[in-house]
Amino acid sequence: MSLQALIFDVDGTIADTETVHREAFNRAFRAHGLDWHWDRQLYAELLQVTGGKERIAKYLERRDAAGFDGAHRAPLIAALHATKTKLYHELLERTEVPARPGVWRLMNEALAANVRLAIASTTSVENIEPVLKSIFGREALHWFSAIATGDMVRRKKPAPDVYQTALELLQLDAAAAIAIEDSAIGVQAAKAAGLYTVATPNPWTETQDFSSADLVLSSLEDAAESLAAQVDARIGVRYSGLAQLASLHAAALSDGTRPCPS
Ligand code: XBP
Ligand code: MG
Repeated sequence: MSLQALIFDVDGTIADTETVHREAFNRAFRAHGLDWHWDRQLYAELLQVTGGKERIAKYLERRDAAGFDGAHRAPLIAALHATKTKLYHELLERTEVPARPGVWRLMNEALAANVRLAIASTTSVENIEPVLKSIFGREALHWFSAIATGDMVRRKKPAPDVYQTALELLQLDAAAAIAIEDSAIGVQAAKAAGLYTVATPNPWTETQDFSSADLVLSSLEDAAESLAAQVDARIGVRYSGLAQLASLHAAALSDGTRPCPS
């Protein structure tokens, strides 16, 4: 099998963690005595900026928040994000956050087939362990051969850096792996790194443009097992699991449709 690794994005791909992130941001604002509130619509817009600190900075720009400019801004953002991360972990401990349909099955198929698992996320490194433990249990921490996060790279998604770092940690060429993403920005990052990319949009991202993805599925649930259509209507592919992904990936390599890193 030419496929040697699956590289998963975290937030929105493995589980709908953005709902929990949003709640943590809003609680952090309240904890700091700020009357800021990110409703769903605003958060969906702010998700176009990856990285929580960068997202707060973008929000400050939009607000043109007088009084939070100059020397005050950076320490405020750092303090708000530190509080948010702490609150996010507390929420994860008491909130049921299930894996998205088919994610656990595909991960287990890969491990059984000696296809390694990796993570390429722009979330903070301190979030990875709590998220994996909350969703899959403690043993999941050992499933992943490589974990690349936003703090490890100079440029966050849509730049390819975090995927390139994951490939370096795996000691693999992009041709040997598949990326799995929930957002257009994440697909851009994976494609720029030269990866065959499967998009699984979610309610936060479903209106985004996924035309550059190699495969677009509503979830990783096996179409044979569910009534929902896990079908990429563009190419008429009905999803059925790892073996199929591996053959689609091999076909893309052989007919040269694999993208070159930009
Ligand atoms: C999603 C992100 C992160 C999270 C918030 O990462 O962009 O910023 O929204 O986490 P991905 P932080 O989809 O690449 O997993 O506040 O720790 O950044
Ligand atoms: Mg994501």
